[in-house]
Amino acid sequence: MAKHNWWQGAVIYQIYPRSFQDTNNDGIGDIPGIINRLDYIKSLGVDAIWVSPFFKSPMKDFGYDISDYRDIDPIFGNIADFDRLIEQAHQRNIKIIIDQVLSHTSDQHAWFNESRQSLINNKSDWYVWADAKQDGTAPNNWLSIFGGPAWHWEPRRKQYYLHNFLTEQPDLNFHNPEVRAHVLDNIEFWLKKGVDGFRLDAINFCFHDEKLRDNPAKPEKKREGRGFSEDNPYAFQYHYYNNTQPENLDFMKEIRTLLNQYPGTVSLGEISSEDSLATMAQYTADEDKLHMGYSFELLTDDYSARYIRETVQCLESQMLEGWPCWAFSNHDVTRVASRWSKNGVNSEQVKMLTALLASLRGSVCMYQGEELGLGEAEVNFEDLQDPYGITFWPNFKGRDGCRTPMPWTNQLNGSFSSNKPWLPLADDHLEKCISTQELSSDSILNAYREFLTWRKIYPALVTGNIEFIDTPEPILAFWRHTNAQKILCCFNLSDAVAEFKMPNALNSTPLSPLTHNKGQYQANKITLPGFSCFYAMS
Ligand code: TEU
Ligand code: CA
Repeated sequence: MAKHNWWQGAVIYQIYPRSFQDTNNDGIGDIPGIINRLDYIKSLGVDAIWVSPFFKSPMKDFGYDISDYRDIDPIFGNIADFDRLIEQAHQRNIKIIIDQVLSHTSDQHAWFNESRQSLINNKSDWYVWADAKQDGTAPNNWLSIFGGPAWHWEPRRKQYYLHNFLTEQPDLNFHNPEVRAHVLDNIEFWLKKGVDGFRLDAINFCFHDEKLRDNPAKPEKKREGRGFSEDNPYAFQYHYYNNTQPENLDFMKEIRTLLNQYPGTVSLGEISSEDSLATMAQYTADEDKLHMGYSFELLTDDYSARYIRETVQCLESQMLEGWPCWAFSNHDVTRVASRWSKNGVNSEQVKMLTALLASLRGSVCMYQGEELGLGEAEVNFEDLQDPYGITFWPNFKGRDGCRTPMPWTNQLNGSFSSNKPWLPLADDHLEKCISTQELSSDSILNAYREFLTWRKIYPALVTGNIEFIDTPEPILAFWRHTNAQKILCCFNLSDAVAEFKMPNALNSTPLSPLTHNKGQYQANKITLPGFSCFYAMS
């Protein structure tokens, strides 16, 4: 088999640094905390870590508002800490992917500070500025994802600036080649430091429609999806014009050209658009744009076998050279252990989901705490930090419930910090803490390790093609195959026993990735206990 790139079929562990491990006891996780836990990360069997932003930031969007792209925020440490993180991770053969938030900066960034002063200055065209309509209102109907119009008035220029997210996150003007050059320079700064790749935040938001056309209205039946809230009119529009402009694709080529100078580095684009699978296929086509697209499609509430099958097939049929990257959880959505369960977190279901995710064709991102089966934490309004949740409470409670600190032990604050953590730890998270799960052979944590270790032995599961078998609910079944190897993967997505008949006899013994929740095979029939898996080689 041809040698594949390290990132193809890799398991990428996402770290939200604020909530991972605090070392100086200010209640906020930091880079030295990640370094202290590298042996734990290694023990999981993951290939890489993706660290959410740790750059200098006023933290209005907890690091996704950057005021200096080349420095570490003092809350998280300093450049020497980051250098040590790279060195220590690489020593353990763990790759490092960092977040790059390119589409917008913080309003405290020096570029914006200059740009907003006057109509004529060196950076006057670095952001998206526009005059008011005759009646003084915003230039058009574009809306911010986090609520309200996407335009904010700047009295000094007597103009509006564009922000797709918070008012404190002004949008850079990528139509300006100077902006692109400086952004690429910032990326190169980190390449020179030796990072292995980038997760490119909201990468389809870089270019806006220069004609500033109004976004079209969305029919009522289409107003749904992640973070949808009846009182957020963002869901009532298509957003063709404030993101996903055709020029974006050329910019992806500029990024790829830069990465090609640093062999082995990878780009993972976060692309969320109306038709994200088709857009992802475009963004990763022809081997001259992004390497991988991060799919949002399994961050949904729907988890029927049919939905998963159709989603993966749809992407497979469109994506050519590009490589998919799947995830069930991240720092923006309700944790999968709660989102896809009907009656509270079920350990067998969580184990099965880890196996399922890591058996799909593509790379996978697993979010910190997913290996413990953590559910979404309840966060009271008084403790809420996420501005998105504060605006839309209680219809949408924001993203804090998936951002609470890691429970390392069941001691004070889960041994995350000896000081009051920035978000409280949930009691049921302490029950699922790492030190407790380490001790039990059938814990979610140990099943996670067991599965990821087992998976590495089978190249078909890492880089093979995927071919679905037409099975009825609640069973999802597919083959993964390379020229040399063919593996059957079956999952029961329900809590009740289910069975299905294979069209042809399997002439091999079942494989055993997990000590528990296993299916059985007899006379062409596969019987799957609730939330179990079945693997076999053909
Ligand atoms: O998210 C981009 C994005 O597409 C958001 O719409 C996301 O879906 C939203 O947070 C709803 O859950 C990225 C980051 O992942 C997010 O944390 C940032 O807040 C956002 O960019 C702005 O930088
Ligand atoms: Ca700290």
